[in-house]
Amino acid sequence: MLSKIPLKGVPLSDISHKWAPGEPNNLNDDENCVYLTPNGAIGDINCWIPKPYVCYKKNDENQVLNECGTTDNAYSMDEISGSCYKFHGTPRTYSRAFMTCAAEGGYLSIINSEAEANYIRKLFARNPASSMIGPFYKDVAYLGFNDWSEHGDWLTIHDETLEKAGYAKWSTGEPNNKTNEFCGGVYRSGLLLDLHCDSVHAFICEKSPGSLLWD
Ligand SMILES: [Ca+2]
Ligand SMILES: [Ca+2]
Ligand SMILES: [Ca+2]
Repeated sequence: MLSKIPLKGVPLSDISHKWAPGEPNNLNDDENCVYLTPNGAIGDINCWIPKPYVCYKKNDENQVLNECGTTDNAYSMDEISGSCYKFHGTPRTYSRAFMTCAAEGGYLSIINSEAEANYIRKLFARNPASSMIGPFYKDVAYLGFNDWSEHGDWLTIHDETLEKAGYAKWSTGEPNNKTNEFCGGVYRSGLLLDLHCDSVHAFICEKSPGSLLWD
C-alpha cells in the first residue's frame, strides 16, 4: 500500500530503503505516512502525529524564476488580474489544499471580479475531468473562502466578505450546507458552492508574481 503513495510519483520499491524492525505494520490500519529513524531505517506511522521534518531542495544555479516569481511552471499568469494561478488536479482536503498553496508561495485563490471568474473557467477547461486520477468529484475546486460556522458569514482567507472581495455569485441553491459544508469552492461554471472541508477536491492556488518563494 505504501509503495503507491504518489508524492513525486516514484514508488518506494524504486527507492533504496530499509524498514525498521516490525515495520511496516500499519498499526490500527491507520498508518499511511513514513518516518525516518536516526539510523536511517523507516517505518509507517499515523499521519496526524506531529514530528520534526526535513525539506529538500536542489542547489541548482540554473534555476530561473518565471514571470510568476517561481520555478514552478505550472503557474500561469492572467494578464487581466495580474495574478498567477495553478490548478491542482490531485485532490486534497481543504486544510491540505490551504497548506499546499502556502508552501508554493501563494494562497487558495480568491475571485475578485467577473474577469477573474472567467480565468478560473479557462483553468477548468485546461483541466478536464479526464486529466484527473481517482474517485472524486471533478467538476469543483476549493477556493480561498470559508465559513467555519463560527462567524456566520462567508469570508475570504484574507478576511473580506465575498461582496467586498468583488465576486459573490453562488450557483443555484448554494450555499446549501448539506453536510456541514463550511469550505468554499467553485464549479466549472465559475459559480460558487459550499463543500465539506474534509472531502478531497481539486483546488486552485493564486500567487502574486512579486511574492518570491525562495527569498
Ligand atoms: Ca508502524
Ligand atoms: Ca484574486
Ligand atoms: Ca453545497
